Amino acid sequence: MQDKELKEIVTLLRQKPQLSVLTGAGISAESGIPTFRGQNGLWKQFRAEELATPEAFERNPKLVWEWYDWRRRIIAEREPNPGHLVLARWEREFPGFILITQNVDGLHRRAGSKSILELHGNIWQVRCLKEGTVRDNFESPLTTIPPVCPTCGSLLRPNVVWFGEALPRDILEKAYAASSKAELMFVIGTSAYVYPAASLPLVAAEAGAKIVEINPDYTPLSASADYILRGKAGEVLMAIDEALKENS
Ligand code: BV8
Repeated sequence: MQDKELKEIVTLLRQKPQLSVLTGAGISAESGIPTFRGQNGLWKQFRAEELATPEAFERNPKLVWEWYDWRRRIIAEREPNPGHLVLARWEREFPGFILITQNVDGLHRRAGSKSILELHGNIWQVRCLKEGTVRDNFESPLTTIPPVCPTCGSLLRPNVVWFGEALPRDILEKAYAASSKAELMFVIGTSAYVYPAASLPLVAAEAGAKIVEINPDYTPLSASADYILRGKAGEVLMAIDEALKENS
């Protein structure tokens, strides 16, 4: 990250702007959690169509649950990294701060973030197919695959949003509202490939927000970003946070 960019971003942050952040799997990479489309990405071994769709679950709930159980076990052994921790601190320092995440791993919450919009649900929640009830379920590894509802015995599904499924309306509306009133939006660790999440930074930019992208790689969003910080989320966020604290 060049000094000039860092100075400009710190100056923007010092003005205590309406700050929103959109995160993707990349912010959890430094915690040791595989991303979806990276080198050893989660999708590499499997094809999304085989697993993260209602049809796949209908066809083979055991296979889909084995994939989620495997991911839950990886996440259960990992900790939030400095990137998650900086964002949890910024929530306390920036009035009106909103964290929008595509991640289902729950690491933002474990890092101390409270005001989180989980666009794609949460891998630590299960939903009864029959009753629709949502419960926390932290059992790892799962003792029964696929798990069943303790009250009615029906199949449980992960309480996440699969391809072809609508995002939770209230959460999506809040995410669009946060994006359209943001003065500054950080977009961290996402390939900007999945919609409607990927449209949020464009809504923010359209409404006049400055966009800061933090990602080692180029993405379809890069062309619309005002600042492109080519680096790892934890390292870049720590550098910005350090500079922010200097002679503050
Ligand atoms: C819907 C399940 C409509 C949970 C996931 C336009 C509008 C609306 C829909 C569509 C549209 N165009 C296409 C669609 C359909 C589809 C879609 O977007 N398809 C894609 C493939 C093109 N969208 C949907 O189906 C959505 N539903 O809109 O329905 C509707 C409306 C009404 C009624 C019915 C239906 C649902 C989308 C949610 C799908 N579910 N996952 C789970 O198992 O996790 S998406 C999946 O991808 C994950 O949830 C993840 O959150 C998401 C995005 O991935 P990323 O987080 O970006 O991760 P990725 O690996 O791709 O990238 C990581 C990045 O990090 C990389 O850039 C890498 O460089 C970077 N990185 C790596 N290391 C670091 C780093 N960055 C920083 N630091 C590091 N250290």
